[in-house]
Amino acid sequence: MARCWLLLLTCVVASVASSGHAAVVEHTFSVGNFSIRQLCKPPMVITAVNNQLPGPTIYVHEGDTVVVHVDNNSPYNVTVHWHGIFQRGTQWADGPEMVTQCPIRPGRRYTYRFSTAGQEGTLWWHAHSSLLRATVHGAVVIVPSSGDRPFPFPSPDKEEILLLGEWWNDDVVRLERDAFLTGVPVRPADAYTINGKPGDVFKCSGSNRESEMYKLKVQANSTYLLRIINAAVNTPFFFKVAAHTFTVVAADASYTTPYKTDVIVVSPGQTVDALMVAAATPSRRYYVTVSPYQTSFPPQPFRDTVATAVVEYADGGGSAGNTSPAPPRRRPVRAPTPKVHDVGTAHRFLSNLTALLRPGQPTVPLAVDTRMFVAFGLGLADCRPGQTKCRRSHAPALAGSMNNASFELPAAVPLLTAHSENISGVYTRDFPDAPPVPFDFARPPGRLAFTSKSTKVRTLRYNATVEVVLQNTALVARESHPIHLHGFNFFVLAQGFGNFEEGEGAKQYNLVNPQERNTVAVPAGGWAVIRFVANNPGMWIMHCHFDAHLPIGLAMGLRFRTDQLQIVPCHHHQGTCLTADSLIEIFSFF
Ligand SMILES: *[C@@H]1O[C@H](CO)[C@@H](O)[C@H](O)[C@H]1NC(C)=O
Ligand SMILES: *[C@@H]1O[C@H](CO)[C@@H](O)[C@H](O)[C@H]1NC(C)=O
Ligand SMILES: *[C@@H]1O[C@H](CO)[C@@H](O)[C@H](O)[C@H]1NC(C)=O
Ligand SMILES: *[C@@H]1O[C@H](CO)[C@@H](O)[C@H](O)[C@H]1NC(C)=O
Ligand SMILES: *[C@@H]1O[C@H](CO)[C@@H](O)[C@H](O)[C@H]1NC(C)=O
Ligand SMILES: *[C@@H]1O[C@H](CO)[C@@H](O)[C@H](O)[C@H]1NC(C)=O
Ligand SMILES: CC(=O)N[C@H]1CO[C@H](CO)[C@@H](O)[C@@H]1O
Repeated sequence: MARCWLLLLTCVVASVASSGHAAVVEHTFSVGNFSIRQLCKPPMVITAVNNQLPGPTIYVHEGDTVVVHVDNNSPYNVTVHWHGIFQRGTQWADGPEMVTQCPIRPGRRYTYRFSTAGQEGTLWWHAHSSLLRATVHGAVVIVPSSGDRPFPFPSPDKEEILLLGEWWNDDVVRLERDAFLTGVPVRPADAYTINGKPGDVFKCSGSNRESEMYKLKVQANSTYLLRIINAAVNTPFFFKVAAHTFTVVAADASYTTPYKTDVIVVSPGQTVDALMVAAATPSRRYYVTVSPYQTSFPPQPFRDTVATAVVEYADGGGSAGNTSPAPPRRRPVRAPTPKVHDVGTAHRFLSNLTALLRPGQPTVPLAVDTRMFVAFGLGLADCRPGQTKCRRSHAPALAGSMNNASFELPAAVPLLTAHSENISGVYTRDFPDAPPVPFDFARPPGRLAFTSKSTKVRTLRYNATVEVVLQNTALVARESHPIHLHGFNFFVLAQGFGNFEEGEGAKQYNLVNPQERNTVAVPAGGWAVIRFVANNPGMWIMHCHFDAHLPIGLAMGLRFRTDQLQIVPCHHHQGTCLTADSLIEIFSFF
C-alpha cells in the first residue's frame, strides 16, 4: 500500500513537471460505411473513420491527454489501437481486440483516454480487429510541448504526413474470413497508396489520372518534415522522391542521429520522420514513389507495382506577376526505385539508424535480468474445426508461431480482464524462453514445421531488464517479419543474417546509442536483439505486424507482474464480452 501511494505521488509530481500546459484533446471517431472510387472502378463501400481515407489526424503537444470517443456505426466489431503509445496506467486503452478489451459492437460507443507524456514524434492509430486496419487508420503526431522545448533539429518550415497503405478492390473482412476458412493467407493487395491515393500508374482509360495522385506542394528552398507511416497490411516499402534527399531525424517516434539518405525503408507498423529541403529545379515536378520490398523465400505472391504522388513547386518556378499562360504539363521527373528484393539497401537503412543521445533521456540498460530466445515464423498446423475450406480434413493450414506456440486469441474474456480479475482458463503462463529444440533456424528443417494453437503468456517481473533474441525461422518460408511490441519502445542492439550465435552476436551489440523502436523488421532468415525495461505493468502482446500473420498466430502475450504495485488504481473493469462494449471511464493519474 505504501508503495502504491508512493507511486501515485511520484506520478503526480512527474506529470506536473512535464506538462505545464497539458491540454485535453478530444475527438469523436465515427467508424462507418464510406463510399469511395478507386482504380477507375465503380464506387465501393469500405469501412472508414469520419468518411475519410486516411482517417483524421490526432495532433497534440507532448503531455496532452487524448480522449477519443469511438462510435461504431459499421456492421463490424472493431477496436482501435494507438500504435506506439505507452499507455502507462491506461492499459485498458491500448485497444487490441481480446487482449485489452472486447470488440466495440455495431451501434456502440467506447471511449479511449490516454496521455502522451514523454513521447514525441510520429505514431498512428489503426483498427486492431480483423483486416479493418486496411482502411481504419490515421496519424498521431506529438510535437514537443510548446515553449521551452523545440525539436532537437533545425525547425522545419512545414510538416507533411505521408501515410502509406494498401488497397483491395474487395471487402477486406470477407477476404480475412476466407483466409481463415482456407488456412491460406489473404491475397496480395490490388494497389499501394499514398494518403489513400494510388497515383497515376494505373492506366485506366477515360479518367483523370492526375486526380488519383496525392500532391505535395512545396516552396523552393523550404525545409519539410515528412512524417512517413507504413500503414500497409502486409508490405514493407521503399520511399523515394526524385531529385531530393532526406535527413532522417526520428523513427517510431524516437529521435535518431541525423542520417542522410536518398531512400527510406519502412515496414508495416513503423514510422520515419525525415527532413527534405525543396532544392530541386522549381520548374519541374517530381515523383514520390512507394515500391514494395519483398523478402519471402520461396517467393510468395505480391503486387509488383508502385504508388506515386507528386512534388510540385509553388509558381512552378515562374516569377511573381508572370501572367503568361502555364506551359503544357510535362511528366514529373522519376527516379529509379530499388529492386523489390534489394536486401542490401533495406538492411543498410534499417541497421544504420542510431538513437540521438539527449541529456535526461533513458539510454540502453547494461545489466540484463531476463533473457529470452524467440524463434518465430510461419509453420503448419492442423486445420481447425471451423476452417471448413481448409484443403482436406487432415491437410495442414499455414500457422505463425513463436517458440512452437501458435497464438490464439481467447474467445470470451480478454487477456487483461482475465489477468485483473483472476479468471482462470483464459491463458496459460508457460510461454517458453527458448524453442523446444535448437536447430538451423535459417534453413528449412521440414519435420519441425508443425505447431499447435494455444494462448501462452510469459510473465515478467516488474522492472526487470529483458533481452530478447528474435530469431526468424525458415520452417516453410523465409521472410522479414516486422515484430511489434505493445506498451514499450525497445532498443535494437544488433541485427544480422543466419543463426544468432551468442558470442559473435553479442560482439555486434551497440550499447552506446542503439536505435529505439516499437517495431523491428527482423531480417529474413536472420535475427535482431532487443532490450527493454519491463516497467509498464499490464497485459501486452508482441506480434508480427503483417496483418495476415496475426490471425494465424504469429504472436505471444507478455504479462507484467503487478502484484508489487497497484497499477490501475481505480478503473472500472470491463467485464466479459457479454457486457463490455458500453462506455467505460478510465481513471488514471495524470
Ligand atoms: C454498410 O455496408 C454494409 C456492407 O456493404 C451493408 O451491409 C450495410 O447495410 C451498410 N450499412 C449502412 C448503414 O449503410
Ligand atoms: C533557392 O536557393 C538557391 C541557392 O541558394 C537560389 O539560387 C535561389 O534563388 C533560391 N530560390 C528561392 C525561390 O528563394
Ligand atoms: C487466483 O485464482 C486462483 C485459483 O484460480 C487462486 O488459487 C488464487 O489465490 C487467486 N489469486 C488471487 C490474488 O485472488
Ligand atoms: C511443436 O508442437 C507440435 C504440436 O504441439 C509438436 O507436435 C511438435 O513436436 C513440437 N515441436 C518440437 C520440436 O517440440
Ligand atoms: C526500478 O528500477 C529503477 C532503476 O533500477 C529503480 O530506481 C527503481 O527504484 C525500481 N522501482 C521499483 C518499484 O522497484
Ligand atoms: C462481435 O463481438 C461479440 C462479442 O465478442 C461476439 O459475440 C460476436 O460474435 C462478434 N460479431 C462478429 C460479427 O464477429
Ligand atoms: C554509419 C554506419 O553505421 N554505416 C554502416 C551502414 O551500413 C553499412 C552496411 O550494412 C555498413 O557497412 C556501414 O558501416
